[in-house]
Amino acid sequence: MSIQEELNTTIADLVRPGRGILAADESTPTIAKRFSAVGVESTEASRREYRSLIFSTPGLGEHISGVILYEETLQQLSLEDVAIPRLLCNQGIVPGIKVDMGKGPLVNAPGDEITYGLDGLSSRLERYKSLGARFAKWRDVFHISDVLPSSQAIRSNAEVLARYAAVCQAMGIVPIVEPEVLMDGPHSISRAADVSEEVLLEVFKALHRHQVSLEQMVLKPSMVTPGKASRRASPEEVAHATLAVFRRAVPAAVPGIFFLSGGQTPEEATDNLNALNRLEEAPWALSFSYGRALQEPAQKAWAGQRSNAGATQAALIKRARLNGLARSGAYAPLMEADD
Ligand code: 5MM
Repeated sequence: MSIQEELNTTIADLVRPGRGILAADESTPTIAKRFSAVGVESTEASRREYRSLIFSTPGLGEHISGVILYEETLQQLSLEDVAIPRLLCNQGIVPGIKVDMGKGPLVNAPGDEITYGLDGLSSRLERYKSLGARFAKWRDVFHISDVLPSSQAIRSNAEVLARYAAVCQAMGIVPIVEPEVLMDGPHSISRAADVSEEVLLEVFKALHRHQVSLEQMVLKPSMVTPGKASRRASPEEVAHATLAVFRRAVPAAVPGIFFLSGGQTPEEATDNLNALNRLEEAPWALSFSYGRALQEPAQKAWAGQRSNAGATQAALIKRARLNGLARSGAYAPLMEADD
């Protein structure tokens, strides 16, 4: 298959109707935090057990089109000794890989951060591809305050994101472009809208500068919501604010916008996605690429006990199925009780 065919096939597989992406690419420190919240010690064995369990959930491929893995998991065997990427393919799911190397302070921009990972990226991608990865993910993070993010942070992060995306496409790997505008803080929804618009405009300017093919990438942004320490907004309000910004800043050539959940509760994240898909038709597929909003209930059900395997998989498939419905506006909060 040519590079172009590889990219087009992966895009078509990822944006299949009724499905979204499961973000299971928590780095070692992040998964330790998630496990500790349910009283489990994070070790290579416990991570393998949990991830092997959720990826083996029967029927997962009916609602999940792709899974983002962390490097350790891409190389791990399931509890049945099947390579994890193979296990996902057997479920009809495309394996992907997180390739950024985390973030740190942006020098001379107090409070802002920059994402690392461009050095050696192409040789890492080559190895990940040989292990089965067909798409990649890179996450930039933007903090909101009265003065943040600075234009320095917006430009620098957009630049690295675009360079990463160009390298991925050159190797036949679909890039997920993730500019996360954080929900932390007391800011209003209109402040979040202004920052999101500025960030997205700069990201697409950088993607254009680096000749990234918009038809062969996926955008993974935050929804436009008020800060966590502010009042709650209704799903309709979130949907209107989000679409207003995205219509101005995201070209119609992008095939899919797969939102992150960013600390929304699992139910909120589903309800907001549903509202987005109920508004007038958008030029892109509007789907989910949730980490916490898909996994939190499964992690609680698991609590580190193999005897909870059934309950863990039931909790995951429930969220995957309901988000799959929200992908076409067919979800209703009453469905939460049906299960
Ligand atoms: C699953 O977490 C991903 C990796 O995070 P760290 O590098 O901090 O360990 C993260 O990029 C995730 O894919 C996105 O933030 C979306 O996850 P949520 O939980 O916000 O949907």
